Amino acid sequence: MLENLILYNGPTSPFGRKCKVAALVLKIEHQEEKINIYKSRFLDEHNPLRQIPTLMVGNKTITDSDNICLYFDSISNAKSLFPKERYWDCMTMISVANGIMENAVNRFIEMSSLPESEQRHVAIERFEKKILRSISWMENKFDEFTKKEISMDQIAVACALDYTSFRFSNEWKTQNPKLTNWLELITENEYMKKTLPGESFKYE
Ligand SMILES: N[C@@H](CCC(=O)N[C@@H](CS)C(=O)NCC(=O)O)C(=O)O
Repeated sequence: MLENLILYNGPTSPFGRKCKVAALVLKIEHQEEKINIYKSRFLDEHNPLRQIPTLMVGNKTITDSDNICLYFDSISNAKSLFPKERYWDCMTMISVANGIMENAVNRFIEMSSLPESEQRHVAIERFEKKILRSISWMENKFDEFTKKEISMDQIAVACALDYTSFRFSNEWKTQNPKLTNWLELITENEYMKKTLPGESFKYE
């Protein structure tokens, strides 16, 4: 018998979006709970880092978006999102997309939770440089990962780019025409439309 899956997610988390998109593409039945992570003490028992996304599989916990996506892939009857013939390139692209998300989340927290005089401008600059350098690296590898069939690296890149535009800026588009056109097409899919960010909770 299939176990009950609960995906603890947030309204704007790019990591959570990645998992939700993977679940939709792989047709994984699950219950999604959008929680305020800053007020969700109940989660500490399952995930001591208290982060979203966190997946409950019956009584078992799976933490980290990459593990959750791999788990969904392992139980799905659909074609794997991790192509065997370019597995490590795919995993590396996912890691770089995760890095964009991390830097964009940290930048947003720094800028939204502190008065301007207390913000660390050097840190913000570093976050921004890493994001922009990673996007241009992806533009250079465009033909290697944008295959016709949807794959996990494409999902991660789409979530990372959309989150960059949402929280930072969409100026990256002027320097990266291939990714810009591709993102426009991929965001037309239901799995992207259904997972657009909602209203965020205040960082506390
Ligand atoms: N490596 C983790 C990162 C998850 C993450 O950073 N989640 C953020 C939301 S976008 C979070 O839960 N932040 C709350 C906190 O860390 O206190 C993953 O891939 O799932």
